[in-house]
Amino acid sequence: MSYEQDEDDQYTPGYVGSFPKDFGYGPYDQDGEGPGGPLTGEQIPRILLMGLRRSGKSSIQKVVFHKMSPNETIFLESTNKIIKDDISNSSFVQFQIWDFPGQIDFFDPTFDSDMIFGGCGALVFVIDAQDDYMEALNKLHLTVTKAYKVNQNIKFQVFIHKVDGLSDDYKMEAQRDIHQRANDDLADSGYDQIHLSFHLTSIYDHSIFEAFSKVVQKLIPQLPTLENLLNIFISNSAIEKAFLFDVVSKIYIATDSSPVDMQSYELCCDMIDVVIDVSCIYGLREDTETSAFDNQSSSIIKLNNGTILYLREVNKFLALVCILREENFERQGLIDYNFLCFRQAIQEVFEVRSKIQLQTSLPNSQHGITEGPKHPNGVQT
Ligand SMILES: Nc1nc2c(ncn2[C@@H]2O[C@H](COP(=O)(O)OP(=O)(O)O)[C@@H](O)[C@H]2O)c(=O)[nH]1
Ligand SMILES: [Mg+2]
Repeated sequence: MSYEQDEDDQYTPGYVGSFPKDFGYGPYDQDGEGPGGPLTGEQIPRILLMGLRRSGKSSIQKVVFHKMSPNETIFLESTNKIIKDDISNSSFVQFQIWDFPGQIDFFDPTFDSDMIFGGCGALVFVIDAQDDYMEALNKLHLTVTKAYKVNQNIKFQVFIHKVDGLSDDYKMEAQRDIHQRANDDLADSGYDQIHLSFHLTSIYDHSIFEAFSKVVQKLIPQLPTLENLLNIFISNSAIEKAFLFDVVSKIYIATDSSPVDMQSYELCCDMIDVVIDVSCIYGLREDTETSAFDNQSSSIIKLNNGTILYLREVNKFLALVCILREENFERQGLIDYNFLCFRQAIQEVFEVRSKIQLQTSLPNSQHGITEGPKHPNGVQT
């Protein structure tokens, strides 16, 4: 892949984009062959990316998890085999993404649907909204029903993608129409129990990160606990909104229960970029192997509308970004104290999880973050 070589030329070894290497996700598995590859390959919950060819699957995966700039995706070659990508370096978000070629044929005898859908946590179906979507809807129906027969626990997510070129009116109309037709098709064939979630997405803005955040959140069994902790934290600290971010991918793994507006999310994403970039340029000592994001990382940005953005690191992979009114920041001591309690609680959540993982880590039973099918191949026809 040419872009990977370019990156090596541009940056000193040890960096991926503006991130230190140990900060990035694991290597991109280009072979895409053999079950698993990395040791836990078969057990880590899977997110499948499916859809017609050129709907934007590989672009989404590259932009969200490999820091590719959206413009570069124009040069992506078409995918001709399943590409498995391990996102398991991060302590919280552990999963594999499988990128499928568009022309995949479910009736091909070599297509092992038990294996593919069995261990799958979420299936993301990408529809190109700039194109005629009738064929995509047929494929969606086929895919979803096939997958559901194998594994009823799959969370189905439909990305109505490439909406950057569309007017707001058309976007809404397309979403309504796709939603209606997809659900009608399912109801007509007796599958009304299948639930599809819809997201309007584009790699040219933050919508793709937002949508992927929602996908990943559905795979985190601790989500209600995290939300609860965030609710307690913000209400006791006079904070308006708080996001718990996975720093590398900028997807948020939890937020408090007040509604998310896109602008706040974008602001928080931008803040993470600024903090990491400044820290990489000015914060790294040459002699030691320090990372650009450590337990001292914190930042305050005052906006000219009386709002403050406050970032604190939670652990190596997670950051908390809060939005609050300037006058409420006068009690920073209180906020900091509450934050320490919050961080402590998060650590305890992690400890419980790793204890459970240890207990169950017989050679073949290392589990990822989902409750997913308990059997590696998850055959339940
Ligand atoms: N306008 C627009 N183009 C996109 C978007 N996502 C992907 N593309 C383009 O769609 C084309 C096909 O993308 P690709 O990822 O190879 O599709 P795949 O076959 O589904 O993997 C590329 O030229 C991308 O640049 C998007 O959000 N908006
Ligand atoms: Mg592709």
